[in-house]
Amino acid sequence: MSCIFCMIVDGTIPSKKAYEDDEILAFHDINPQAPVHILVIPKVHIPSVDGITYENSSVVARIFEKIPAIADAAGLTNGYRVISNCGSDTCQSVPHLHFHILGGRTLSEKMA
Ligand code: DGP
Repeated sequence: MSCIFCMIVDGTIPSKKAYEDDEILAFHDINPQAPVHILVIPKVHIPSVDGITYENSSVVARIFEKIPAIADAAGLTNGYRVISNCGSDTCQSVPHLHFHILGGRTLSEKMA
């Protein structure tokens, strides 16, 4: 298996978990860009937002259903930003769908 996030899902690569259920996993980013930087991923391999389909989109809904509780548990009571990079223009570096949760300080007004 060559996908590093699939290896985090199966435990081959350790991670600091923030939330896990049968469909999704949230863990702290190895290179945090804010005081709190958590990645939320589907356990099933979807390469990016471009790979979301009618057949697999229920896991994306589940991710967004759980994000508020994940953010709250991480102490992000003043707000947070959710970002997903998709493709080379966004510098997506891991080709497994993931949503960054960023917060813990006032973030830049700029998003790009
Ligand atoms: P992106 O550039 O949107 O593809 O973000 C990928 C993120 O994944 C990046 O912020 C760093 C993080 N990351 C890469 N490898 C690992 C890892 O092995 N463990 C953890 N916890 N995070 C990782």
